[in-house]
Amino acid sequence: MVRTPQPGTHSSTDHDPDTPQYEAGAGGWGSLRGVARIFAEARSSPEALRILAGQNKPKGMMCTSCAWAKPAKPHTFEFCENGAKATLWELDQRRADAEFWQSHTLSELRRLHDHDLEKAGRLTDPLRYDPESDRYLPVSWDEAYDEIGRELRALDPTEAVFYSCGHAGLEAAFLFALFARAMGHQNLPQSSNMCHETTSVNLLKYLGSPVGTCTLEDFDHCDAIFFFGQNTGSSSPRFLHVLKDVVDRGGRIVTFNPLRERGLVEFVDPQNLSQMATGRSTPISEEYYQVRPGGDVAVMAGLMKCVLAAEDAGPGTVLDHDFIATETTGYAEAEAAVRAMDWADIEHHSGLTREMIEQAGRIYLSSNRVIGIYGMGLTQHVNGWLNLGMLCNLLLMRGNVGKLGAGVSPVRGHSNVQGQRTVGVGEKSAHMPADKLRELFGIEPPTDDGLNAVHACEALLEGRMKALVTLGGNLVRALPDRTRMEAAWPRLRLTVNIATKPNRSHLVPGQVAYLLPCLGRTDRDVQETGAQAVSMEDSLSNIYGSIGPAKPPGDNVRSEVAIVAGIAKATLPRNPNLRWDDWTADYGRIRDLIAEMFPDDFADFNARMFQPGGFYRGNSARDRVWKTESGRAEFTTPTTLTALGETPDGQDVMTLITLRSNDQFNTTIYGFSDRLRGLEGDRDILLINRDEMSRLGLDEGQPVSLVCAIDDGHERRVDDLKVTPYDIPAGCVGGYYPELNPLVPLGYHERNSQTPAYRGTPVRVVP
Ligand SMILES: Nc1nc2c(c(=O)[nH]1)N[C@H]1C(S)=C(S)[C@@H](COP(=O)(O)OP(=O)(O)OC[C@H]3O[C@@H](n4cnc5c(=O)[nH]c(N)nc54)[C@H](O)[C@@H]3O)O[C@H]1N2
Ligand SMILES: Nc1nc2c(c(=O)[nH]1)N[C@H]1C(S)=C(S)[C@@H](COP(=O)(O)OP(=O)(O)OC[C@H]3O[C@@H](n4cnc5c(=O)[nH]c(N)nc54)[C@H](O)[C@@H]3O)O[C@H]1N2
Ligand SMILES: [Mo]
Repeated sequence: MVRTPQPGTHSSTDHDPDTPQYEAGAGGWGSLRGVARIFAEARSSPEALRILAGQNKPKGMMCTSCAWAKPAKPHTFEFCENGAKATLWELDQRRADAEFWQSHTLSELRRLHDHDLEKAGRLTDPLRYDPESDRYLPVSWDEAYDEIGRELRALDPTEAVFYSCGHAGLEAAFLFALFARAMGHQNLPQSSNMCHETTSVNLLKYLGSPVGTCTLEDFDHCDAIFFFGQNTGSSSPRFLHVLKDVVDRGGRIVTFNPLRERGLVEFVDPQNLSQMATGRSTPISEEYYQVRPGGDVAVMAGLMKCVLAAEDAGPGTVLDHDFIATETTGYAEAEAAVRAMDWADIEHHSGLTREMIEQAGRIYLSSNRVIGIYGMGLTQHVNGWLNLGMLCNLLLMRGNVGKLGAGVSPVRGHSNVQGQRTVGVGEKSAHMPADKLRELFGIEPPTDDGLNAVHACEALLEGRMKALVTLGGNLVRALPDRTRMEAAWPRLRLTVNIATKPNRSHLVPGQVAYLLPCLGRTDRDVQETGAQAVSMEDSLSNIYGSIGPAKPPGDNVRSEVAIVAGIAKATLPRNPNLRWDDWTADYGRIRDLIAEMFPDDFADFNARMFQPGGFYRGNSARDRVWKTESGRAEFTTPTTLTALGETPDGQDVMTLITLRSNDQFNTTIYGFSDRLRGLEGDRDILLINRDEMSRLGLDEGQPVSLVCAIDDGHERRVDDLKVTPYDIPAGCVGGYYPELNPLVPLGYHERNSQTPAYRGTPVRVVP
């Protein structure tokens, strides 16, 4: 049964004056104060400021925060509030050293808030869990490698899982992916499995490209940008400069988002002295529509209807007929399905009026070059495939893919999440060519698909997964269905976490458990042949070198490359082609291998990696070469008008959207100020609009519980959330990730990619 949206739809484009909001534009002085707070808290040294000044500039250190592009001609300060926070957080002068671990049992540490746990500072020594004293105790690197190698060898290779979150550079990621395949598995889940896997799987199907088609140049030429569910002000603030330039030269921005996110409303450029002095801001979105969660399919169906109506009124003037005929397939079916859709249903699912969608449609029709931007608001839904399919449909109808100033542009998460996939981190054989594995290393690669994040969780619950090695990340917090997953975690025979700072996942050890301290990207990395650089790929497919300038947090901390190589060497039988020590000594040799393995993307890698603005690895769809099954760009025929999955009916069932605050980077909580939303001091809150509060009989500040409304025999519940009135559509509630992750069932995920539906979970509010 499909849930019926609640009455009293709130869809105004003006802010509800009776709920919290931030009065100033995004950026501005508020962002500088945000940085100053972290500067003090992390006990930053004056050196930190020097490092920030070089951040994201050629031959500098590339930001560890988001994956937005680093322009060839950088601003004076090419970093944002959140990039600065990420750098300062990593340059933390506090230490979670052997003494810290000696003085706390894990049971004690589990009582700490995530924020306080990370405040312990940088990890400094390899640690092994001692169940008797319930403490992590120091060990030597050699002992650690030996035992980890022994444990991994004792398993069937397919019982091991190697997770990477998108922090590590291309060099370490490539070795990690190679290690897995040399061992005999490709269980290589990555953070993108919880994030843009919807993109990797579905854009590949529609356009033959698993990544976006735009470059920075497109933003100089677009007439309009349509924004769906991406929160630029918090998630990729440097992108605001690009948006401001688009608006300044007359480009039009239209946004669909259930929340009025400040950065998409207005922006004060902190690099612009006159804006800073006068507080004058640049309005960003010309139209801002507070769509219902999951309502984007309906919005895009409405927009397509507008295009079709205009074409009917002036045949041959609106659709790009040549493009549709020669470059695409499936148009007729998609058109027929959209024509058959009813405006009343579109209004019902989107929560917007026909007039609103027609207004947006006029902007679409009057623009020759349009970019579609999206983020988690489209990907983290059961019908994420349809969200992306409809966005591609809308763009393809008017030839808005593969032409200057147009295209589809997912904004990626971690700084190197896209690049890690490019160099082989992924569960499929296609991620690392088998012939090359044979030719370069004499490895007979596994042929069966490995496990992605959700499949690995299922394997853990069923006892098929025995060892987990993580290259960054905090899975116990980031995954869906936390209560079930956390309970299953101790069943693991082996856990190895390679990390910069302690987090909650480290406190849930397997029977044999190691916590290994690694250098971050800000740290100087010196190996046998001298100082090393690492590299990464941004959202727009540019590849950059990055050099860490800071003094490492301790003498016993090793690089990610060194640690992966150390474990691999201790695990695998000797193979003269696997030169782990040589690769650790000189990362340039790893880049040469990457170039041999993936020559189309990485030819002359070492020579090009410090090119200002990075080197572009190209995109076939941008050149209208469609590497799809049909050899053409594919239209998608809509089968429903909502991105939400099938869920229980009932007036009390609400759609939960989990949100990031402006004061966190994923599971790392910098503080309790969600400044850009006007929400301060508390993360255990439930956002709901005032009409819905009265409908459900809730009072402001009242503590409530949320329970998941999907009944599959598991109770999912989070207690003690403070009711907080907020300008958010009817029928939905909001709250923070990762606090609310226990509510999302593992099985409630995007249909084709298993990306968890963190934006559409049906819940009930229990007073
Ligand atoms: N400061 C900071 N930066 C980050 C991160 C961070 O945690 N903090 N995380 C990084 C990572 S890993 C990622 S993946 C990216 C994530 O960055 P984004 O893709 O921007 O993701 P979110 O901020 O989680 O959510 C985006 C927006 O989706 C809206 N939304 C929710 N449901 C819907 C819906 O159904 N439809 C529409 N149209 N909108 C909806 C929300 O209101 C929110 O504004 O950011 C990266 N950058
Ligand atoms: N409910 C809900 N859940 C979500 C989301 C959501 O929107 N809603 N978003 C999902 C998304 S988009 C993502 S990407 C995942 C993220 O999930 P994870 O990949 O688990 O992410 P992080 O929180 O970024 O991982 C933080 C940890 O990484 C380690 N770390 C930091 N820097 C480095 C480094 O340079 N090297 C190494 N080795 N370790 C490092 C630190 O120990 C830190 O504690 O969460 C997902 N979960
Ligand atoms: Mo992400």
